[in-house]
Amino acid sequence: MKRILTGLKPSGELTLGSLIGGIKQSILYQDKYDSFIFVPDLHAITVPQDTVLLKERIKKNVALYLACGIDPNKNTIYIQSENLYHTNLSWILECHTYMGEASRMTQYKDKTSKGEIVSVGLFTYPILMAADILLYDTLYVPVGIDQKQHVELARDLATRFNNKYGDTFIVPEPLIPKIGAKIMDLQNPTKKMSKSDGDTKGSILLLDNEDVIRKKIMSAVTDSDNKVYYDMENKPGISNLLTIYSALSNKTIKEVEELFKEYNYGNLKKEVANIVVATLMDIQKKYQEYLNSEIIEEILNNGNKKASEIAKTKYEIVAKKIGLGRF
Ligand code: ATP
Ligand code: LTN
Repeated sequence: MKRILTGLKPSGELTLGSLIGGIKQSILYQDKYDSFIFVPDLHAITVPQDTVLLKERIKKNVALYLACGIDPNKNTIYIQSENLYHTNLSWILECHTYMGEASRMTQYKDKTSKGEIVSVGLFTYPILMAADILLYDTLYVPVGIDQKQHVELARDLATRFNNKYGDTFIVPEPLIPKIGAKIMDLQNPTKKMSKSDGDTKGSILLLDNEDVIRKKIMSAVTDSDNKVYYDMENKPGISNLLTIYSALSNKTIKEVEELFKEYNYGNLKKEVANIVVATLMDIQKKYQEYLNSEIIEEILNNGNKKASEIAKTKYEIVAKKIGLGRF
């Protein structure tokens, strides 16, 4: 069975962007493919993290995956750092990655171009992501558009390795949502909605309460044209709201434009707030139930066992091909 795999960093509170760009797609395909979803906690520490918060967020991520609709009977769910083969394979892949191609990865480029001091881990983390993917013979990787470049690196590394050592890795493909590949910040709709850039005024967090959600959406930055239609270039704020509505209602952008063409911006925002509130209140209710239950431990124990076995087998094949150790 074809395998699909994704992960969401526990580096902050997951946002509506994480739900639409990452989790929703995994849910859509969980009946069709062998589905893996994990917590990439090693990726989170590429930037400094608070120890206590990180630990809490790892569990919160799993509870949120489940609350959003990831079915534990159809998914293998595990924590990256509990499986040492991720970092082992990452090292091997690092030794097959050129400095030039790693230097072209946008996150590293963006941060260093602003003069930020970054860790070596932030520089090499796309290679760790390649290891996350290639260890499990993953064919499809559901991600938002910002991660496409990283899946392309994984493809290049898989192809390079296969050419040098013979067929070893499946060459993975990114699965980018048609609608919502990049949900924008409500205060600055030319920038991605993010959980980790400090100010969350423009980000809807999955655990925001109803009042906060409504306030954030009602104060979303728009334009002065007061006509509702989709035009990402000239009307990024309105287009972003239409995209959010479209992704959550499973209607096309055209249908949503038609639905709201007579609305003023205030009324449109109310409708968007209603659908976001309805979606997130349902998730939050289930989230509390999962968080207070013992089931997460059991799910992670099972997921970890299964993932480790698959990863071990793959790693040993790789190590043998290269001539490492006594494999
Ligand atoms: P940050 O929010 O700190 O920028 P991130 O997006 O880099 O974090 P994750 O939370 O691990 O990191 O991302 C989870 C998944 O959700 C990824 O596939 C990512 O592409 C997707 N995603 C995150 N934010 C958005 C967004 N605003 N729009 C669409 N997809 C998103
Ligand atoms: N790098 C991703 C998170 C991530 C991931 C993965 C996503 C780590 N490993 C493997 C898909 C597949 C991010 O920063 N959002």
